[in-house]
Amino acid sequence: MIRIIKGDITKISDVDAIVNAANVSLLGGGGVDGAIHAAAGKGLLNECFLLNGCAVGQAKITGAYDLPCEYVIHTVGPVWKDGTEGEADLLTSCYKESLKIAKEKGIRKIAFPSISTGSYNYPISYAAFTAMSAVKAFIKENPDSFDLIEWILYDDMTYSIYNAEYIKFNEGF
Ligand code: AR6
Repeated sequence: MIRIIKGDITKISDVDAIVNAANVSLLGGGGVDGAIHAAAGKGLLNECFLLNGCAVGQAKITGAYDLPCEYVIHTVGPVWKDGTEGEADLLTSCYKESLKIAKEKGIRKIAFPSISTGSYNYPISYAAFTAMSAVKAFIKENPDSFDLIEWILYDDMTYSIYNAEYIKFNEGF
């Protein structure tokens, strides 16, 4: 099942893994990254120190410590410039690599935030379209690999834009 929910990803307890919109250091920051590190506690930062960062468009997995799920998958979204710098391919890669790692770990339920649309300035409607296209392509190539893929969206505007894209995509899922 694919769904869109308005909420705080650090409070989600019905998934095996949540995805973090991190930066290349993987050592925390603001936005959803800051919220995840604050809720997970020091153990998460200690494990992240061992990972040697992460390239844009790639993903790495850790435990979830004090969060109410089992794993955190950290991915680094692209900074939006003008759309001609490979942003869509990199954002697609964030979703694909996160789902690939999740599948390898046997994760069946996963929640994403809106990667890149905060500090990294990616226009929300473009990001929603790219996110859903990437998930749809992964499911097509890997049928039955997940029970639940959801987006947990923090603010009303992001939720309503994702919802509009979701309605357009719905019949295709
Ligand atoms: N739950 C769900 N979504 C959230 C939460 C939350 N608790 N808090 C914020 N968001 P951003 P980016 C939403 O800036 O654009 C960090 O400093 C937020 O409203 O967190 O990928 C990293 O360290 C927005 O819709 O991520 C990087 O340096 C979405 O999450 C940089 O920001 C993404 O906003 C990454 O920037």
